[in-house]
Amino acid sequence: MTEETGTAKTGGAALLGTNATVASLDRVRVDASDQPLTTNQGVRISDNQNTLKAGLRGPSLLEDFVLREKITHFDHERIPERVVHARGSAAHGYFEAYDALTKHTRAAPFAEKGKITPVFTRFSTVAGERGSKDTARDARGFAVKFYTDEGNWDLVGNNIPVFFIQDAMKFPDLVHAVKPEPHHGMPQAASAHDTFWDFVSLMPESTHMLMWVMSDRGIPRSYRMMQGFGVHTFRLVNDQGESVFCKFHWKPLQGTHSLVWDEAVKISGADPDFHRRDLWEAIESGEFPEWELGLQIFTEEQADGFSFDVLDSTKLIPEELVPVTPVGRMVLNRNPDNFFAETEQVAFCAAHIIPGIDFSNDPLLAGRIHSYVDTQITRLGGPNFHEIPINSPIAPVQNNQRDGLHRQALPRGKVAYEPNSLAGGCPFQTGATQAGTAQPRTNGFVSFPEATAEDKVRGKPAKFAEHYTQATLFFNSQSDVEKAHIAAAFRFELSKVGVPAIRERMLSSLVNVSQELAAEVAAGLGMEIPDTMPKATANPQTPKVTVSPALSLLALPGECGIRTRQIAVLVDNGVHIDSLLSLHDALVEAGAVVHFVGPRVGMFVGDSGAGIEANKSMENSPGFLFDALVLPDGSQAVKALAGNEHTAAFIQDLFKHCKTILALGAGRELLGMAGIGQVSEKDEGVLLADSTDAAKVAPAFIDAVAAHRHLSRLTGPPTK
Ligand code: HDD
Repeated sequence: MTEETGTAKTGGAALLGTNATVASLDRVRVDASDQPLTTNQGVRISDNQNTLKAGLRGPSLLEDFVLREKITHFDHERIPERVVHARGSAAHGYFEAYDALTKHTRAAPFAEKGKITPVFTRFSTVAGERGSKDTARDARGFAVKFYTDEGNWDLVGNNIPVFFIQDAMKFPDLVHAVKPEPHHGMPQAASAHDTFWDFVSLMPESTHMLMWVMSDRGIPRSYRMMQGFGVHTFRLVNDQGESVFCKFHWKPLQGTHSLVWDEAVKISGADPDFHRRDLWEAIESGEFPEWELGLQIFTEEQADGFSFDVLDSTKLIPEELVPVTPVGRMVLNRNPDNFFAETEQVAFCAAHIIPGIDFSNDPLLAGRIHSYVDTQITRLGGPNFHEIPINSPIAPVQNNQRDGLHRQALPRGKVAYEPNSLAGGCPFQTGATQAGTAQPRTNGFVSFPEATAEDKVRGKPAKFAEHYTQATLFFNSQSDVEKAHIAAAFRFELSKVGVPAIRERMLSSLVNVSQELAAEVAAGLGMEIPDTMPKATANPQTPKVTVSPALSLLALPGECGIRTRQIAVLVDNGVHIDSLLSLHDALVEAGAVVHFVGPRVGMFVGDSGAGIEANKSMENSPGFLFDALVLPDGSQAVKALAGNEHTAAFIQDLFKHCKTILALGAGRELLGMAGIGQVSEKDEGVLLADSTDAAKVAPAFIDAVAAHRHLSRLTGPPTK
């Protein structure tokens, strides 16, 4: 790190080892090794086991300040959870600019090629409470805090490029509708209930976002395997004060991958921390997740020509209209030291922008500019939350704001106002420069001087009234399997709705998206297709783009092969060890994480007399937690596994969730036992080999696992 700015100017590779720790955090990272236990006043504690009492069997004494301090602090350990996005996980890392982007923006992270900016990134679900499951069907938050040398910039986005509503006025209604119903507090972390579907079926503007949330985007495989989007149109402003519009896109190097619904439901029971664990373990093992930042840059004139309004957050800009230009990459390379101090206390804010970035007039964004600071005052207990180390910028902070709860700074001198002469006029404002003239970097933030001259009104522009074209664009851009998953998700969610009129209203809205989709969902609910919901616009503008392949998850398979993929290898006494070890080495070499899974954990004796240790058991780690499976050779082991109560379900879940299975030698008997004796020839995800060929089959197995899933296999095991 350079002394003056706290940001490193070296290449990203240099940071992989040292990581881009924020200077303010270094000050507070404490280590208790070799330290005595003390009170908060620094008094050493002699006995941390017993209350002070009048006699061994006597009453406890009020003067026991050691006990009282400990209990009092404990009583106040919890802070309010985030009103939305309460459940999440985060990591440190850095952003590296590919090139100077000064033509379009003076924003510090894009100032020069190779520039490194530290970041802290938090991923989250939206609806669930702090302790809720990770794999709920929901949008995911994707919030990045850039600690730039010109102040903190927060890009607070989601894994979906559009939003449910167009105007912040409706945000509390949306959130009240999706949260647990107020009379009985159910359901937790789920949109499949009356109030959510009541609301959205009455708000046709939510239809496009519903398509995304009901798609496999709503159940990602990993936080590391999601795209991220800034959602709103923002402005970039260069040092001449010239502005273009832009949308922000994060593209994961790991590819975009999702769970299937049955898997998501089962995982939520077996490992509610599935995504948290995945992110943590990948970073701990040195597999640092990486995203490329891309920008859609466009002018006001271009925007005027679109059939939709770029200020409407329920619309995206198809890449066919404005391509995504890669501008840099983000690498997350360090887990937080302390979940509460960092992940819980981090305060993102849509209003945190820096010179070179500005807002558009998106009315949803306007509400966000207010909401985030406001909510932190309750959540973090006052106006000084910017001083909490994870929130404090590396850029120097100087102003005349004073006091308030939990103030940390200790401003010296008697002046806390401006103008002043007693402090030489400091801290001084840096002055603004007029648009069209060069702005030196020392100049402060200048809002883009967009001209406005209209009546004050409550209302929406005409293009905001069209709600279905892009929902249709999304649906028509999906593969057949993705379409089937969308229909199944609507069917599931609406089947949980108790009021038939809500189901019918939602279906009548879906008719406007796609007859095919509406028919499929209606059939699944045992209903007729209802009349079409009337549209607000009789003659919407014809869209230029009607299919956009980039909207399918399959468009981004990733560049990481099987790195970090979790592969289960079943073991028991008598297992053919040599074949498993050679396969193990090939898989580890390819970056996979291999787990030997037994009927119990601990050592087993292989056919050669050598031992093999199971680090997981079928009981503590069911099959659906893994990405692929190896069934071992060794007749004694196969017989024992066949007799275990967990084995059939273990194999069936992997098969049902379209994952790759390799059976070595006698291991194929286990497939038969699980009802998978007959496999379609088209299914490239079930491989059979003799154990002597284990090393030879490894490349084919690796390719099959890298395909993530074999979605042609849409059903469970064929019934016997
Ligand atoms: Fe929001 C949190 C993303 C609309 C009000 N929001 C929050 C977080 C993310 C988003 C990722 C969690 C940040 C973290 O990890 O701490 N929100 C979005 C996106 C939106 C959006 C992508 C639409 C494009 N949000 C939105 C609106 C409002 C809010 C319209 C209010 C008018 N959001 C909040 C909040 C939260 C929040 C209440 C809760 C906790 C927090 O801010 O820090 O202020």
